[in-house]
Amino acid sequence: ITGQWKQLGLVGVPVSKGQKKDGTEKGPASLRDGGLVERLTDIGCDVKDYGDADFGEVNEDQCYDNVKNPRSVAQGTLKTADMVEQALRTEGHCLAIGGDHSMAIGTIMGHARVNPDMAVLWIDAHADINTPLTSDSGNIHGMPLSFLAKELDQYVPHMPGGWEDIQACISVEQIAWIGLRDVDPGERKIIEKYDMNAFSMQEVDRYGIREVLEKAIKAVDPDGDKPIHVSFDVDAMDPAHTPSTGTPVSGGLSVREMSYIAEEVADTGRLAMVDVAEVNPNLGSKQDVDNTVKSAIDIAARFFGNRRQGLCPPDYDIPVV
Ligand code: NNH
Ligand code: MN
Ligand code: MN
Repeated sequence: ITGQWKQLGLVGVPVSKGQKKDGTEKGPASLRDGGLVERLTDIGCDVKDYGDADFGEVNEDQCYDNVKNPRSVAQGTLKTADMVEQALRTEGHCLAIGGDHSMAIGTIMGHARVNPDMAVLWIDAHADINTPLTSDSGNIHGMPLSFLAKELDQYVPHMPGGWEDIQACISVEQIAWIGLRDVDPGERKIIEKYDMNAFSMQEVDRYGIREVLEKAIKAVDPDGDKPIHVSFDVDAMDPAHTPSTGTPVSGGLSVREMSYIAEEVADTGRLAMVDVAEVNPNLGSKQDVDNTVKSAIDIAARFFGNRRQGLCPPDYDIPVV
């Protein structure tokens, strides 16, 4: 068994306050309406939909320094963490659909309660490790890893409104990026200072996706025995495939490269959880939105067992005439 026929919890994370463009709160609905559950069921997953985490309005959510909407994000994050924890404990595997990438503070927090030694593959054009003080935008979706990495605690201010209950739960060594091509100066400094495992599109061009993925997995899971958390920002892929996203960057991963990542990670047998972040159905034409939703669903299905070589259920018999 290579990742298919899995029991899978689905958690929607309708957050958009981690950045400034409305629409990512509709990401979970657009993926469900696009047939996500049917696709997963078709390849043999036993999907239990836990519904959406509640990101209900917080009034009076003043900036903390330059950080936008800190209370809204924190409160939804805590709910997300609880739902993910429950889904993982009950189903063993979880797919979280966002939502902007601030969703991953909650998904990784929840996952860490179950598998504190997880390996994190962060597949993104962006490094998302700005601290509130290195960030130019003040958007929390560019900061999730700075809140999650224990080593960075000294750089992250203690914010009000729920952040008291959000603690760093992984180490910088547990994180590897693939797909980077838009990294801010402070993020680059952090990557270098902590000698982190960052594979940009330059490495993809130099070594090819096969070697990059092998190096990335070896870096975060040297003995091949860790549960894997994939945090997939759809802007990792080229905007040709995922145009409806808030911060597209040209020169991204192809469908083939992304499919390869998903198939190989599924083949490890250790995939525990996947996030799909930054689908924004408000952006672009109807065609753009359809393409983005389709790409996201295709890749999610590949992570959970759909493969380009084809699938056949274990009880399939060739019909005899
Ligand atoms: N690095 C920028 C910031 O911190 C952009 C982040 N945008 C993302 N991240 N989509 O994946 O605001
Ligand atoms: Mn991201
Ligand atoms: Mn991104």
